[in-house]
Amino acid sequence: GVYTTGHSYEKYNDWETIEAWTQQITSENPDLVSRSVIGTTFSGNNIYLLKVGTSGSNKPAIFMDCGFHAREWISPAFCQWFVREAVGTYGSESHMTELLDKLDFYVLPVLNIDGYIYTWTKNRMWRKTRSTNAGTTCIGTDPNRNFDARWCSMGASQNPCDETYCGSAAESEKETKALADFIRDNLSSIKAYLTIHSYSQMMLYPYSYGYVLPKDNKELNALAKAAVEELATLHGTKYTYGPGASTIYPAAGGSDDWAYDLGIKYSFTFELRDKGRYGFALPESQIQATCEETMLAINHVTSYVLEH
Ligand code: ING
Ligand code: ZN
Repeated sequence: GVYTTGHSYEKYNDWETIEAWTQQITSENPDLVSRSVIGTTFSGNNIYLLKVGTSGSNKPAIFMDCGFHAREWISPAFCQWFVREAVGTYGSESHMTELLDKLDFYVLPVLNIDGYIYTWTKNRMWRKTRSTNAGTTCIGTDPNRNFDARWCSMGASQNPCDETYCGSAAESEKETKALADFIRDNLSSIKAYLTIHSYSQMMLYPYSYGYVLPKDNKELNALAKAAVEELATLHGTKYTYGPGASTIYPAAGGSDDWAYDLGIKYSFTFELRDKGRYGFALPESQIQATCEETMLAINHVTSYVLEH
């Protein structure tokens, strides 16, 4: 537009600003950050992926995505915060330095770019993608019901007019297909899959597609417990944790269940602040506190993964 403002980590940034930021953070940190395009969205936007870490071969990796659901603005804000924290503390803070020397982070700042743009221009509460559906004027698929994990069996809708529409098939969306293809292509290096949503203040692990517990339930439960305890030390923010189905609600086709069944043991969905007072419209004044406390939980998980 005619009136543009710069990028800020303490504000919500529109897609144009985030896209420019991916370019800038990469060119300013050539030894730590590289940017690739893993696909394009329904509307033709580039899906960027930042690889953060020092160069080295055969490094293990942690994959983290933000912006599955368009209206969950705190999620992309966290991915941006994470990357700044990583490049800003490398070389001065021993924990981050060791992490980036030993592993790579793949950070996907916004997956559902078309939906995110729509929340800035037309409807702040939009959730789904912006793809068209055959036989209806209803738009969009829920990207977190579109993965090949007992796809559309429960907690998802077959009606394209619904908020949890699972799509015409698993990976029907270009966005989910691009993400799934990247993870399949890099499966041998990816040790953890982290996906950032809002709101509810929860740390979830598989399964959401049913009430069956994952074989690593004990370990994932203990890890989640320790991570949310760490998170709470900063501002006292309380998170609940557990398998998705019993902790939030049953929902098939989610990315964490899919990643886990593919063999990525440390697979978590984070639901950031708050618990409903502001909901998706979390004020910008809470971005810093939310991101700082979430960093503690993410750092706990990544240190654990590095040791195991
Ligand atoms: N919550 C998630 C959702 O997609 C979830 C909860 C997690 C479902 C993991 C399935 C698997 O509904 C939000 N807020 O989007
Ligand atoms: Zn979500």
